[in-house]
Amino acid sequence: METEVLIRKDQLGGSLPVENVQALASNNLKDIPSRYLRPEAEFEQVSIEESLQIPVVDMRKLIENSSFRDDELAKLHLACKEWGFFQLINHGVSDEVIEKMKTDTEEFFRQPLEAKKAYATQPNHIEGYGQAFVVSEEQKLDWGDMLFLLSQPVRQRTLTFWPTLPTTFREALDKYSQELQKVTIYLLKSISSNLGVNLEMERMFDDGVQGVRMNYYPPCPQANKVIGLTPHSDAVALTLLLQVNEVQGLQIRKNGKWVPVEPIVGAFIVNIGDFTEIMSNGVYKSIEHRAVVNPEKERLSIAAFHSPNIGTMIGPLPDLVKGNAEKYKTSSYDEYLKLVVTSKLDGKSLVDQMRLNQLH
Ligand SMILES: O=C(O)CCC(=O)C(=O)O
Repeated sequence: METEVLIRKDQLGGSLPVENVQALASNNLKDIPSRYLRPEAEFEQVSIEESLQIPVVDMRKLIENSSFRDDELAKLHLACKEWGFFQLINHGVSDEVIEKMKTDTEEFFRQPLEAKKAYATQPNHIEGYGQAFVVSEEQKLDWGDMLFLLSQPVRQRTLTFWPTLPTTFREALDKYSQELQKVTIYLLKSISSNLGVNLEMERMFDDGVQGVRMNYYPPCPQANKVIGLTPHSDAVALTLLLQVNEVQGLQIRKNGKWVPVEPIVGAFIVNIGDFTEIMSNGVYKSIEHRAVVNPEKERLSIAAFHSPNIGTMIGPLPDLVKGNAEKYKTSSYDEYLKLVVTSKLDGKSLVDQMRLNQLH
């Protein structure tokens, strides 16, 4: 009998416990505690003009027998190469599945703190409700709480972290997770075809890992002095992000400036993660992004992170290094994950550690 390969979720390390931000924010604070104050946030340049140029990819046109396929594949290639980021329309996930996921997420965060704490993160465990990536007592903190769950493969789920209230939450997440996994596989197929590595890459994702992170950013009276989520790139292959309510806050780093993203209604915001940068030997680059908060309104988002099968070695794909120098080290999925979980978010520092030639 084959042994099942599982992520050792309780041996990877985890985040230090810190105060709940939603509870803190509900206290009508006059002064924001200094651990949340991020002086740098106020002075960085934000460029609205480039928001309008963010690429949009139409998944319907990527379908095999569409006469628009070649053009759309070219558009996708450019989006991955020049931006590492695009909005995906006509993805085929029904409004019903998306809306249910949104309302159940809102309802989860609306519950009293004690009810949410039943799903609190545990020492040395990567799942649960709380904060992630807090690795020291001195570290600055983000103005937000989250619920992180491993959702695929199904055998990886730890249901004790899956809320039972609202009563439909588990079913909503199950459906959402399956639909997004399908979209991701399709996107990866198109990405592989663009990179000319068809089967090689597809095989790595036939039992891929998916984690879903639901973010809750309370309003902050000094919104320009805090950060909802520290600048980072995602340590995965592909992320599909959904903005839950109408409050904007996502910004991507392009040419040294922060570009706010205005989500298209019904679209997924897709970004290239570190694994795709490494596997493509740097043809595509993961994109650094952050979340800012609103002074008056709460903001919620749902990020679905997609990674290759457990046990996969993450390195430049052999077809892409034929005749080219390898630009990144190869490491095991577990090794990379351990690094992720025990590090604070810090721009592209993790993928930078994987570079073989620092000049690239
Ligand atoms: O809230 C957002 O818009 C960004 C979320 C994100 O980057 C994440 O969860 O990693």
